[in-house]
Amino acid sequence: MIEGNKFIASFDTTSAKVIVERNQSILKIDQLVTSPDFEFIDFDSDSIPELVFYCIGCKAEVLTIFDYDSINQSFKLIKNIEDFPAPKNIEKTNLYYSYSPTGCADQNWESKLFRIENFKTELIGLLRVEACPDNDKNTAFTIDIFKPDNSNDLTFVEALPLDTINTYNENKWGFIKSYWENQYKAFTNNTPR
Ligand SMILES: [Ca+2]
Repeated sequence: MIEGNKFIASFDTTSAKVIVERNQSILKIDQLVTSPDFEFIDFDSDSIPELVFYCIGCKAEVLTIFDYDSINQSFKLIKNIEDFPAPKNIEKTNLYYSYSPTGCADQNWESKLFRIENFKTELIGLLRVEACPDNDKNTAFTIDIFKPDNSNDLTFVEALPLDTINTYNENKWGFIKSYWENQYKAFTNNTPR
């Protein structure tokens, strides 16, 4: 139930489409993803459920999110959410972080800190690692951290030795979570709601 309306989402196996109903009438939702793994869940803990689709067969990974649209009493796709793979919410904020491998058997990767507001995404920080072993060089790899400036160019914030991740449980996963949870305030001025 949201604002007195009952929403049901179901997967229609005949058409291989997800159908969302409000009080038993079918809603037309633009760009509705057709992954059979989905649920209504309060992904960002604001007490309003989102319609969240998961990667097929990898339930831990969020594929895309539809936010509740109170004007149309429907759900609306968050613009460019696909640019932020596997998003995770930072508790009690409208901030999220992504993870994506960028090559070299997952040794190159990046994680983006971003905000979701009015069905739009906004990049506010970036961790980037390019740690592809190069036998010709004895390179000390780093985690490079950037922040978009007013014209959306990335400006360098700091670099940490890549070894830093070894001090965390779950390695880079623990580091990414901890870095964004502890540092997000340095990337945004108007922080949590
Ligand atoms: Ca919510």
